[in-house]
Amino acid sequence: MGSGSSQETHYTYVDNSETERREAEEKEKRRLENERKQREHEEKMRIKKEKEEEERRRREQLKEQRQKEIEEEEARRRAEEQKLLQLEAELCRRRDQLFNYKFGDKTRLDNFMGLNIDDVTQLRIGVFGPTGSGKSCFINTCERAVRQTEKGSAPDSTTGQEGTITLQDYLPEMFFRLVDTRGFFNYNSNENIEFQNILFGKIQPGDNIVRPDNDEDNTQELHQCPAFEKKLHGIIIVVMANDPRLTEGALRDYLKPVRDVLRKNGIAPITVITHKDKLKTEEDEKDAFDEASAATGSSPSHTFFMWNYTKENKERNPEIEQMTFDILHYALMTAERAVKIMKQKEKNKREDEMMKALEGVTMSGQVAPDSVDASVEVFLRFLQKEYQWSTNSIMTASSKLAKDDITSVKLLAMSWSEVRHHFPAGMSRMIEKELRKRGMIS
Ligand SMILES: Nc1nc2c(ncn2[C@@H]2O[C@H](COP(=O)(O)OP(=O)(O)O)[C@@H](O)[C@H]2O)c(=O)[nH]1
Ligand SMILES: [Mg+2]
Repeated sequence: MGSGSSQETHYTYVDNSETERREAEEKEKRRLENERKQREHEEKMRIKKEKEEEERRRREQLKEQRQKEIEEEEARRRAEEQKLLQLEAELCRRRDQLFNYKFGDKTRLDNFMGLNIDDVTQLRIGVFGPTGSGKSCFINTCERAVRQTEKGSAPDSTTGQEGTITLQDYLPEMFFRLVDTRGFFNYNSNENIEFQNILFGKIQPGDNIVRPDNDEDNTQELHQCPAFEKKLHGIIIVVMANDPRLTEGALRDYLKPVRDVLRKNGIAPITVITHKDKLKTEEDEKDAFDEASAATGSSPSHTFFMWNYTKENKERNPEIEQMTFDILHYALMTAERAVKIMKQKEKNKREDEMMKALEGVTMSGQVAPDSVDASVEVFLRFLQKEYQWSTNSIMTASSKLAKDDITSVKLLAMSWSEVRHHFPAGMSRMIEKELRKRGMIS
């Protein structure tokens, strides 16, 4: 160890432990702080990322939804287009049906068995209603729908003078005609007789109509025996949806005589309620419908709302045309039924007259049913008892003979060789025998 040994190693003991501890503490604090910050940061990042993800998902959803909406809209549009095409096709078909309409299409001709419908050469459908209810516009709407034109030919807004009405037939190219009337249902006169005269064809288009209060000339000239085709066979009554007389029930009272006349004559009227566009609520619509149907006596299935083409409503509208065709369909159907009833009545009347003519001879020594002056029909009916011919074959033969002006037994005998073919062979032989027996032919 030597001198060195004298050198003593001195340790200066510095107590650092406090500082180190503090430093360590600081360090730990910072580390924790850093860790916290890191966590915080990571958390923020996570949240941000989540948000972004959510946003992305939301955008995706929105996009999907928008796409779906576009597709749905497209499908809706396509369906609507399809519906419109179908409607247009239906309208073409129904328009065609109207152009080709022949009597009996609506109720089947075998319904008219045994009735003479040779003179049913047209159906006239009268359009009646208060002034301003929209009759002329309705006829124009029908014309436009049938002819596919931009404008109808009936002058709207009444121009008829007081005391004079004019009748006019429209759609002359069709089997049926619509007949426009003026000055009816004005709540100021008893028009029932006039109404019936028009109904029975005693007043016809072109006639000047004299009203009782017209003091210049009080005699109405009437057609005494109008041809069947000159009568009205159907009736359309036009009322305005917003007519206060409708809601107050005044129209119901006013039209009672009209309802009675129509019922008596077997005509079921069609009701057209115009100005549908003027009604606001469904309740208003229901009230107008019920009142109109009660006023005119039309059944609900024969009562229709209508939105006419007018100066303000010019644009072609397939739905308006559909309503028009519905109305015309029912009008033709009721007209056919009315004709059947009229023809049945005609037949019954003829039968009655025939019976009287056949009985007349025994009663009061009138013209004998088998004399030269008897009518062909009476002669045939007289022989019918013996030969059991059907009434139908007698009617058919008589109407063929009437076309050749062979109306009496004398004329029948005179032209026998030319007209015998109008009868079935067996019948012809029997008639010949009877004519010969009476010395009318050789
Ligand atoms: N808003 C609307 N107005 C109509 C309708 N039908 C007719 N009109 C109008 O009612 C008025 C009378 O119509 P018009 O046909 O001359 O009636 P008419 O006297 O019965 O022949 C006219 O000004 C038409 O424009 C409809 O359905 N709706
Ligand atoms: Mg008019």
